[in-house]
Amino acid sequence: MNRTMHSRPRIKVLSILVGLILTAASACASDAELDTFAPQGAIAEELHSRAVVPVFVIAGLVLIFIGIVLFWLIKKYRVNEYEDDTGWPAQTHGHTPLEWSWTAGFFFTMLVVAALMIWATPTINSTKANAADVVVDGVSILWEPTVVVIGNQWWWEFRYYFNDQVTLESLREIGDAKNLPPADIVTSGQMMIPISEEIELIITSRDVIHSFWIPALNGKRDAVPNRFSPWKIEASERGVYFGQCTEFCGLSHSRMQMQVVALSDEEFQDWINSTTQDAPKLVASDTTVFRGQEVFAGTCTSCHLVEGLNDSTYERADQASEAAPNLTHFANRSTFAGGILNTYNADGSFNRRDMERWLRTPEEVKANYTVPGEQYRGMPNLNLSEQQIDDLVEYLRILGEQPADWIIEATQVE
Ligand code: HEC
Ligand SMILES: [Cu+2]
Repeated sequence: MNRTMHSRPRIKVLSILVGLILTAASACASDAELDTFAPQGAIAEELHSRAVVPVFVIAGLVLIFIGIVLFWLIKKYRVNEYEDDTGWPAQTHGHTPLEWSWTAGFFFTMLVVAALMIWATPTINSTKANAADVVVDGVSILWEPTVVVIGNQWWWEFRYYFNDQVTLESLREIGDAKNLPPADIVTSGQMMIPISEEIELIITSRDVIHSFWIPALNGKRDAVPNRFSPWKIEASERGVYFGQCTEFCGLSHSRMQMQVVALSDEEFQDWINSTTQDAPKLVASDTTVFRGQEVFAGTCTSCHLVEGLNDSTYERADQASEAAPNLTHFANRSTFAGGILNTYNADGSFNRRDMERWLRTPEEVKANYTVPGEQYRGMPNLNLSEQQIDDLVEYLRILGEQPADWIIEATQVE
């Protein structure tokens, strides 16, 4: 009898402990896509060895020190016999040396942090002068690898300027991500980069504050409207690096994902060749694809741009970001809708099911905010008929070349 009464609280404590351990362990998946402790490429490795590891070592030492002092104090000043209690402990209010010491201690800590910050900032923000040979429209160009990164609710846009290279200064002059100069390539969700080059990123936003984070390639940088912030990434291996917006940006923040796909020089050049072409403009016929183009031109071009079909401005003023993904090479990226859906199944076939779902009920696939008469956030439900959906899917499929099998496989999302 006595025993069971004792063991109940013990079971409680035990189950809480097991629960805590399991929760903590669930954060340790060995194949986690967003692993902060698995740096790849020069920049992330430097960050890891110069900041992440030292911080954990120092924090660990502080933990041990505080723990020891705490246990020593508990042992030394423990009151066992309340009857012996002779009153209040010695009071230290107004004890000038003590008050000075903790004020000065705090200031000293802050000074050290500030000094480290001032010392590290130039390194964090610096970019290397490098150049990659690319051919654009038959012309050889020495390109300083730069990608303009723009956060939108809830997807990322990536812009490449080969001919008129943009710089941090030239964009700051413009001052506003809604008026960027036309780019050679505009894509979304997936950023293609050549391997072993430092890629300079210029990060901004068209609506609210987002944060760009590819944990394997570097730390985070905020995307702030009307500001252009420098950042950089570098991948030494061909492959796919997953990322996630890390600044809460509204309803579908958790579904604002992105990927960096690092390609060999030849693959990167192939990608440039295929994505600098305009989309084909189909002539009148009774094919599904042509009907799809007709629906698209009538219903979708108020927000989406397909170069070769409609002109180069987003006209939809009731879109909060005043922009929507450029679909000229839609089929050339293997994920869509902010990196949460696969354009192709793992076996390489077109993911018709999710594409149809997205067009039929986008708000169910990804919560959005499309109150009539107010500024939209997200892709609205356009009440399309099944026939229109079929035709549109056929049309979207011909916008751009299907990516290589390894990319489709490596970029699969759940
Ligand atoms: C009111 C503006 C608006 C209209 C009209 C609109 N869309 Fe969208 N669309 C968006 C926005 C915004 C997104 C990005 C949504 C997200 O990822 O959260 C989007 C995303 C998409 C995507 C995914 C693109 C990618 O790369 O992630 C496709 C495909 C798409 N829309 C197709 C269409 C089609 C087809 C039509 C016409 C039937 C259409 N849209 C009409 C605003 C619009
Ligand atoms: Cu965001």
